[in-house]
Amino acid sequence: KNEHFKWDNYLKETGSLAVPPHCFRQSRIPPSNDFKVGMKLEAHDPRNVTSVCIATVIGITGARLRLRLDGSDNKNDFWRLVDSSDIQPIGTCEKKGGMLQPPLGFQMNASSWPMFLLRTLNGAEMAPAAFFKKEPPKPAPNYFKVGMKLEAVDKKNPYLICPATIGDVRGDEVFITFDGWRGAFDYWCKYDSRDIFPVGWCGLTGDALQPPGNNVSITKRGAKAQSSPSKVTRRSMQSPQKSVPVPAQCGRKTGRGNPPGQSTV
Ligand code: MLY
Repeated sequence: KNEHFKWDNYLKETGSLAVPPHCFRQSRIPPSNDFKVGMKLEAHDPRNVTSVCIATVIGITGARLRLRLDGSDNKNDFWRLVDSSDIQPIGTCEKKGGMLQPPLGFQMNASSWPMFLLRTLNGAEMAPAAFFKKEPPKPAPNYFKVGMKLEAVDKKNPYLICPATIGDVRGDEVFITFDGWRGAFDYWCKYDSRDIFPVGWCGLTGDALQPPGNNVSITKRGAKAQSSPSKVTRRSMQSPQKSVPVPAQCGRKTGRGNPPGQSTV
């Protein structure tokens, strides 16, 4: 799907640099993903991080797992790297003297949790401890620089990893902007976030890197514009430092799609 997007060409076209790999809290070589769909593990509830719950692997994508908390609905799936400290083998919580908790939004009566837990673990395929990899150390300090490129999870569509640019840096936070999308998906995160990756990450994990958006902006559609050919710039090809005009025909649709704040998932 992604055969047209090449980081090498894109960095040249945009006159930009990739964030150096040592800036990220990611292992230099992505960890191998040995998990299988259906395996169970313990995970911190993303909506209630102090509680540890049972989760099932619903999907595998690159070095990440698509997880669903047992007893929860199918609307709150989340994605974690196999070397995330948010996941651990079944039994870890008990070993540490903790108690497994029902997920936020447990679909049954709270009183049925102990029996539900027994049933969900009975005969379950538990992910072996060796599949869980150690979380890489946090690099210090924040080395990110404005204008540098990276690959980042789209938090509104967390199964997607997309080309992005550092839009701002403040203390231990960085502003992630998505190339070719008009700001609606941008977010601030810590520089050691597990949701941001060096250029080339998806290529190594086998994950599908999304191509940059095609938010072609068309200048004024006024009375005059009818007769003169409309000027088109491909915003995804602009870097903060230098803007490179690119021929219009590479746009897959004309402008007006996805204005800020409006997304059609
Ligand atoms: N269906 C959604 C997908 C948007 C994805 C944006 N990411 C890649 C930054 C939409 O078109 O709004």
